[in-house]
Amino acid sequence: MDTVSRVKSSRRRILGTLVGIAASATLAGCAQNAPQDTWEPKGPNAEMIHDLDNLVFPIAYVVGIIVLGLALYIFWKFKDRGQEIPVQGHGKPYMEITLTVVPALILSVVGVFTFRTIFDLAETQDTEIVINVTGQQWWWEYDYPVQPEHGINQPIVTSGQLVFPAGTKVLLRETSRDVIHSYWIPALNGKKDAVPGRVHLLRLEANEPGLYAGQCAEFCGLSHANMRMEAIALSKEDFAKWVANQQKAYVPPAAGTVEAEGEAVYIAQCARCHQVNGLKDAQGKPIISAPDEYVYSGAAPNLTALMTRNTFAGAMFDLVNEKCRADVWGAPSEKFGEAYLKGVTEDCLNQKDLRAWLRNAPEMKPMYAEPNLLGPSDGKYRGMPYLALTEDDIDKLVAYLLTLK
Ligand code: HEC
Ligand SMILES: [Cu+2]
Repeated sequence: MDTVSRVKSSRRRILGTLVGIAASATLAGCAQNAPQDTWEPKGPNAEMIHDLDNLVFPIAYVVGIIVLGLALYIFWKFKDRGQEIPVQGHGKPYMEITLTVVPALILSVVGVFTFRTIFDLAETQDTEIVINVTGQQWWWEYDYPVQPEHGINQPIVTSGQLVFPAGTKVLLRETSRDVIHSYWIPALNGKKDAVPGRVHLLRLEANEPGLYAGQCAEFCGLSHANMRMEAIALSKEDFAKWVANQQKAYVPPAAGTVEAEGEAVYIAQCARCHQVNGLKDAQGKPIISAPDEYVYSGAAPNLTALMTRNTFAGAMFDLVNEKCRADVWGAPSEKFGEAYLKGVTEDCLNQKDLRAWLRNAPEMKPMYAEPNLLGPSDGKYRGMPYLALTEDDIDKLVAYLLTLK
């Protein structure tokens, strides 16, 4: 190949690549099933951000196109064709003033609206319910402080799915037990970092009952990509039912059943990390878990009402099988609460993934299955370790876990 045609073909290849990149970027914007699309706000806080985008982006597009167009024109027009270097002057005052004043005006307009939105989003006096959100490697914990006006008479602790009333101004108080995470449900609001030792506030409100997906938005280590969450908005009546159910007293399985055997395995193998409220030992003493002795973040998900949520392990796996998942996810807004509150029944349970989790959790989700892997010898796990359970124990445990609802 001679030099000219080689240059031509490499140019063609570069052009082809550029066209390919542009086409895939454009087509990616056409996705139909995009639950984390920020351009489809489903609540007033996300709508505020969206309104601001609708103002700022068109202005930015126009400015961007003018600047880019002028730059390209100037590159072409003043390309070095061997002409003489132009006379060097001391600038043109009228041009300099215009080029300062016009952007300043544009930025002031954008600034006024941006500041107003920032202040509106920072408003916390009008919120109607408070939920604490704690990030840790690699799942989210939610705890509901006592709020008698919502029927919450004792703290509720759950994980993975944030359950809250629709049409209600929710205030999230975020923090973290280990590294920095970021809470982000794009349809309901922007992101807010969860930082150890600090409490950050985030408003959340959904117009309609439904399920709103999100994921941790701050790189937080090995399983960052598997640290998902779902916000479940229920009607006020359904939320009251959910709250009442979460506070139900613990019912121990009847003696002699496989569930009772499962409870014994649970106490032996799991209760050191996981809490089941109301669980008592053989002497009738309450069993209080102490995950801080084993887990780096000092916490493991509270399993008291495990079967009322339909995902587990940082919402990475479904706790329900595909059919039952479709019943809840596909339910119309007015039926959604009813479908969700059914919880996980035996015929709905995703046996495969739950059993695989108990068999070998670190194989299901990348975690530091051995202590001491991170250098400083703290002797603690990040995540849930491999526990070498027998299949027999797993059968019993699954039967027992099914009673936790
Ligand atoms: C050393 C502490 C530890 C022990 C022991 C332990 N787990 Fe876990 N478990 C964890 C941690 C930490 C997680 C969260 C992992 C994640 O999602 O990243 C977890 C997650 C889970 C989950 C998912 C819960 C949810 O809401 O997402 C289930 C179910 C579970 N464990 C069951 C068990 C059972 C049953 C046992 C006993 C056989 C057990 N675990 C023993 C630490 C432990
Ligand atoms: Cu995270």
